[in-house]
Amino acid sequence: MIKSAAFVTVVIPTYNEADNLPTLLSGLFGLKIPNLHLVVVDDGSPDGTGELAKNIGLELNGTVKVIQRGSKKGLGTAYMEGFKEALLMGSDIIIQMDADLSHELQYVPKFLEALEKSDVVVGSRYISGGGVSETWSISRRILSSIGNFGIRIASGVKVQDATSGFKAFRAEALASFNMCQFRSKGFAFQVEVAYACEKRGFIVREHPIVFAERSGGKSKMSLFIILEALWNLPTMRWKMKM
Ligand SMILES: Nc1nc2c(ncn2[C@@H]2O[C@H](COP(=O)(O)OP(=O)(O)OP(=O)(O)O)[C@@H](O)[C@H]2O)c(=O)[nH]1
Ligand SMILES: [Mg+2]
Repeated sequence: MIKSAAFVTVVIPTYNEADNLPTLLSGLFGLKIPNLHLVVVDDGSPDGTGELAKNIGLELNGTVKVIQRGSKKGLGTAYMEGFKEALLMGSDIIIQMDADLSHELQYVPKFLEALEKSDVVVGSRYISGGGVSETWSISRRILSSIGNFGIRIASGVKVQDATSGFKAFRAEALASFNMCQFRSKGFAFQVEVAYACEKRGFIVREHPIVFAERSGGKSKMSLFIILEALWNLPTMRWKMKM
């Protein structure tokens, strides 16, 4: 059972998300989840996302913690810092989501409900009821599902959406990990965390999501991030010390 007044923290990594962050933060507080806190981890965004987050935080009376790092260090390390902070703050539940509004707010209360019967909830595009934005072309859809299938085979991850970055955790699950065991800076980090949760025997449940198109700003996907996944994921099951 989860406490009725559970301390819920949403961790959001940002790099140049000034176009999206105000909508995301007001939307999250608009959900009226009791005891909701946010941790924004910004990497010195040139567009001023970090300052923007701080200003919004000041207006919201200490419910938004902003971690400002000097330079772009990758979403993997941003999540590690954000998770550590959320645990230090005494969170019972920690949610991770992107800042670009690809992860729709409507799923947050559903994840909290699903967490009543599981330790970890993964927002999934590849189970019944899930999907991607209608604006995605057929070739992008095919590439995405083949990529996801390949990653599952190569990494040994069981969840259908291996790279999902929209997850909810009971604090015990995240607290059981040595965060330094996660090596990837890009989306492969999401696969590493999913694998670690499965390996530790936590109850991992997938909840269908429809993945929306990024609302504003630019993607941070790069060749480095793709090569890192190709390098790290096939050997992950042997290298990860549990
Ligand atoms: N702090 C921090 N955040 C990052 C970094 N790279 C990406 N992010 C954030 O991580 C989230 C996911 O990044 P995206 O660029 O949307 O990656 P993606 O969803 O795989 O790619 P798209 O589908 O093209 O949007 C967003 O909130 C980004 O702002 C980084 O180096 N540092
Ligand atoms: Mg995105």
